[in-house]
Amino acid sequence: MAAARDFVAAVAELTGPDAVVWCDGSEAERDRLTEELCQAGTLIRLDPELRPNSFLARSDPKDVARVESATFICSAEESDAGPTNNWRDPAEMRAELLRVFAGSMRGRTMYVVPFSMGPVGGPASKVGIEITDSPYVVVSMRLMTRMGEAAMDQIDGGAEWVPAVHSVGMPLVTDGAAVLPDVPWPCNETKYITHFPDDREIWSFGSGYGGNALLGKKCYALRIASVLARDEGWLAEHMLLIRLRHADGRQFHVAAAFPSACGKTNLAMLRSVLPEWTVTTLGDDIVWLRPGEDGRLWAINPEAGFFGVAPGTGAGTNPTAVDTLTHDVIFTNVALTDDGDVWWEGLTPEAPEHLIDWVGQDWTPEVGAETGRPAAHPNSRFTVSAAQCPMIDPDWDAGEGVPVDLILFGGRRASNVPLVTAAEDWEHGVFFGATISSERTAAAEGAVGELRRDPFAMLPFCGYHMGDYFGHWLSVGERLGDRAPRIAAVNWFRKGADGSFLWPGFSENARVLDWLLRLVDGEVTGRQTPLGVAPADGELQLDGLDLPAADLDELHRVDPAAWSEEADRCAGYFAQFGDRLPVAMSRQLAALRERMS
Ligand code: OXD
Ligand code: MN
Repeated sequence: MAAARDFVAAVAELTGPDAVVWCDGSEAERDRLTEELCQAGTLIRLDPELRPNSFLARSDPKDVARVESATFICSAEESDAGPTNNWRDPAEMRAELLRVFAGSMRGRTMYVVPFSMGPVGGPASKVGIEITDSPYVVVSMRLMTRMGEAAMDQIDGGAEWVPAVHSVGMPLVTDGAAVLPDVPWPCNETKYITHFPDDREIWSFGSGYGGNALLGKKCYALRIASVLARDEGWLAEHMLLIRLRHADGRQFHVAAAFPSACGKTNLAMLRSVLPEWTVTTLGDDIVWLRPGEDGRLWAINPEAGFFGVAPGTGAGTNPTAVDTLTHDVIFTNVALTDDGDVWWEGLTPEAPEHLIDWVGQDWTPEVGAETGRPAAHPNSRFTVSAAQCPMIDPDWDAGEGVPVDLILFGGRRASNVPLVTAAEDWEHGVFFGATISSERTAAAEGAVGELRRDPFAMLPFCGYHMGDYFGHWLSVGERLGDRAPRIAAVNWFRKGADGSFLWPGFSENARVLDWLLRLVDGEVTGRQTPLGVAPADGELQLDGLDLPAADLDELHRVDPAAWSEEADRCAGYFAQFGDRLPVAMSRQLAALRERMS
């Protein structure tokens, strides 16, 4: 299609690279690029016996997470970005981008990366072209998306596509034509992660890290896709997706939204402690949900890989992830062992005696204890193809996706929020989603631990006004009617008075899913609480779990005074949405207050 080639030519003209390479997505291309990256010092090849075909990258220590402060929604009207997004006037932002991108690829190669979100040609799939001057991004996009010729064929065949332009923002030739040496992780102090929802375009400058740079993920599959979804009647969500098969043959699909780094990958790879349930993985971070012809809500995972947080991933917490990471992985900002393998906090109970840490310095457990410096950065990551996950569902690649039976919303809350509460109906469930709050983690900049509201776990990812987004959820529910999935809220992170977690989490979370799916199937009825429906006595299967009765009570305790305060905070939060807050949300809040009084 001429438009794609014209666009690429225009970006090349603006950014001035030495060469333009159209990526085909082949293994040969991957091998060539990883070799070049090793020579440039960006990648370190891990020991081929211990970790075949795998690499370690160390980022610039100032480029380690998504930068929400530099993330902009550039809709024509400020009010359409809403109070939870940073907005910039599109014309002003375009002028600024023209300034920073001018010559930004000088001395580098510009790669043209056609990609499909969702199986190529699938009914719910969408395509795009990422232009980037980072070969690390190219090899990562090859893992995270269906990248290469087949996606380009879709574009050439007339499919609508999203242009996504990325530059690390460190040209190797100055304005005065002096040639500069490269560095292993080029980036720029100035960063812009910008989205033009009216034109469906993405421009990202200055960072090479994760969601800032792999533009198919947060930028396209959530921020731009949420706008497409609003306009086309579907939902683009920050959710994992799993299938649970019961020994009696019944099967269910569960989509679950949690804020970043709250154990989504662990739940996506749940190994059930209850032997009657077998879980398989469909996705760990993003789903696209569409009402199907049968009136149910169908889900696909638009991604092709996992970009998971490494620390905390170990044989005890997520053995499947550990088994997924045995070969063909790109690790970023984890520690290097003396035998050329990787390590991070939580991979094994004891740290090796000596490591090279994520900034490339010697590290020993003693140094770690003295300085408090972890060996791996808290937001260090693995990038790996979903296909090599031993628990991957045979249908994970199916174009039409799977029908969803249950939607979960969860946050990381030390107090107040019970282990599990099912919503009364869709509207009540939308209220659950709208009121998620969570303690901040390392996936984004900011003070770790501080409580922040994160509606639908979409706070940093919704490409339009959050109040309209709540309204869109309500309208999808109206369309689904009684075929809509059940909605529930969960909290694995409630703590007791002594500060320790009350619920063991991880594979034990299967007990909560078991109860919810039996509720969906009408096998149990639960009991009414002021917050919704909780397990009645004896309904939660707790055999084999050493959980004191007092802890179980505490896990489900609803403190009316504390919830009245939650309601006040929620009212304060909702106020910012003004008249774009759907009436249904005010009605739900009023009903909550009433039940608490
Ligand atoms: C992620 C995130 O990287 O949510 O998935 O930050
Ligand atoms: Mn995420």
